[in-house]
Amino acid sequence: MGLPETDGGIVCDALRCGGTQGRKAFELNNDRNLITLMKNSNCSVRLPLRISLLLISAFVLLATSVDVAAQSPTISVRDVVVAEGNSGTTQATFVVALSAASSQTVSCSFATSNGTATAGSDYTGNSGSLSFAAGEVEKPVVVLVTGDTVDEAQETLFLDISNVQNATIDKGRGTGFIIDDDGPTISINDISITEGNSGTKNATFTLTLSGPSVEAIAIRAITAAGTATAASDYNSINLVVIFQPGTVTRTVDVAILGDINLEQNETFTVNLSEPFGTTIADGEGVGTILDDDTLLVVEESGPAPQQAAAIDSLLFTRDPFPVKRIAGWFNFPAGQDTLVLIFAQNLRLNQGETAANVVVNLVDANNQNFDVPATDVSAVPNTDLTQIRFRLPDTLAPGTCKVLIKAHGQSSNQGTIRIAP
Ligand SMILES: [Ca+2]
Ligand SMILES: [Ca+2]
Ligand SMILES: [Ca+2]
Ligand SMILES: [Ca+2]
Repeated sequence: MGLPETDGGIVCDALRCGGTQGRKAFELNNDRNLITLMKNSNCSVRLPLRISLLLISAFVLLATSVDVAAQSPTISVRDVVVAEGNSGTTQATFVVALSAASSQTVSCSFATSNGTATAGSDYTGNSGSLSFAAGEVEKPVVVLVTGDTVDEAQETLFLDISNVQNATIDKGRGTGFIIDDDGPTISINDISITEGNSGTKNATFTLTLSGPSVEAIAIRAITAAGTATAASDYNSINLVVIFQPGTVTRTVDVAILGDINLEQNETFTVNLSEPFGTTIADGEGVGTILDDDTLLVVEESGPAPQQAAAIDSLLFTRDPFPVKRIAGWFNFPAGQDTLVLIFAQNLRLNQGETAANVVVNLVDANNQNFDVPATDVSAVPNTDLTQIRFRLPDTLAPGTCKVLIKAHGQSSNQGTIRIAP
């Protein structure tokens, strides 16, 4: 059984001593012929010294059960939390508990009393007596809470015990918390905001209660990405909004990041969760970021109206551009016609986009219409310009050719370039 010996005695383990780790369990007596079995101050057993350690261990187990029986347990009433409900009754179950099983019958009386809740309207008063049979450690006491749909503050009632027999009172009062579930409903609105070109501006959402509340209300507001992306189009929020009693509106701000990039209008949401003292009627606020950037073909003065700033990207010559490259310089096969650069404002490729997502639309002097995917779209360093490279179609007619850019679901203004005969 392995009982260790220390300090002239034998120290029992927690189990065998009924929970007192390290307490001395045995002691050699002065006459060396007896040992004393130490259980507690009013329980000791003297034994002849010459009994085996195994027998001592058996006595430990026996004495432990004797000891538990001799101990007086403590008795406590646990607190309970219950949601009120809207009709009928809800059970609030208090538990009256002993600290340990007893071999004696433990009994007590119990009775409810009002805290801020009122017997007869908020709950049904209850009283009576409890009897713990030997070995029993818990007894429930059910109090019926009356449901209603009236907005109220949280309320309390008590369960007290008295006339306790064969136990000592550790916690003689339990508190029942009736959580009101009838607060006003809450909604968040949808808003639109123009993006801006730099820095941030606030998109302000309004949270509205259906009516004033008698108690403080709390709710969590968290942004979620839609077509708009956190950190590039807006800054995320995750916060708790508090309504003091009587307050019916609160606002939350989401910072919108300005840019000069042409985009579709984009959306994100502010979602409500974890309501306290309220229920959610409309928990999704949609924020629409209205793009305010216009895709522009850069124009310059030239011999043709609205002449686009354009150069031959290989030869750096201005228009008019030959469709076929100059014979004798290069011997290009078909489909390798002149590459032209035009310039645009407010255009950056989005993540995942390639140059081919940008299309150059050409309408030539014969009204032939071409959509030509760009072969390169890149920012011009140290400017807000973007250069767009594309190849002239084989059959492009000589004369004035209208050019515009299609990107991000939008079209630019129309410029012109001239095509050489
Ligand atoms: Ca209710
Ligand atoms: Ca209520
Ligand atoms: Ca902008
Ligand atoms: Ca933009």
